[in-house]
Amino acid sequence: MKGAIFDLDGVITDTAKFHFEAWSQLAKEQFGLELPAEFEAQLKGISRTDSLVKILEFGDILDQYDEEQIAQLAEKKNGYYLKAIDTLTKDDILPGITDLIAQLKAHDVKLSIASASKNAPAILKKLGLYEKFDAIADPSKVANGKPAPDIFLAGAKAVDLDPRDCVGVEDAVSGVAAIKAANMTAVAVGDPKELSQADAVVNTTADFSYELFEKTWEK
Ligand code: B16
Ligand code: MG
Repeated sequence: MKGAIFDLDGVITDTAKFHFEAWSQLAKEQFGLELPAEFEAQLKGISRTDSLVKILEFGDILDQYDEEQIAQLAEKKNGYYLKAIDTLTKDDILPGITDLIAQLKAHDVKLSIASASKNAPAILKKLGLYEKFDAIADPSKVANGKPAPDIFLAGAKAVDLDPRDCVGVEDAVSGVAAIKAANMTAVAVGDPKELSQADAVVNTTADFSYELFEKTWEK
């Protein structure tokens, strides 16, 4: 294993609740819609625009908005979201992640980020982790979102590695599918039944370790 390519939300920090709060605020204000709690999970790993399209479809109002209006609404949501994540600090790093990064770096494993979030650099800076990563793949430069492999391939390319020498790390089903489509080893955190496509699944990020990554990659 020469590289570890990380998803951000749900793996390094838990921003899903902030995304959901921001979407809920927008949906209520703009469309008078109340988003059901299940929506939080459904929006994981999905791009900003695709998330909004899902919400408009849920309200059966997608046909009332053109591309420009959708872009403006997505921008508005991002304003609410940025306000919410302004409070992030290193205390919001998920358990075990700081230690995992240190272990991987001690073994000369290159680290890169493959997140759907355009806010990834800002979030990593808030967490004090920005300098630890060798690269952050830019989601606005890839053609297809997860489950397509594009962002993980860009993550490996950004550190000059063959995807087969990399482990991808995810919490979402679509993200695990993206890792496997990129020909990488997939290590996931969450429900083993849901994430059955992964090569290894742990219950909590605290169970991640260099040894687990290396062993899973060797298999
Ligand atoms: P932004 P990940 C994803 O992050 C989130 O899970 C998803 O809910 C969000 O819509 C997406 O980033 C885009 O985020 O609006 O900040 O560009 O899990 O791929 O790290
Ligand atoms: Mg995620």
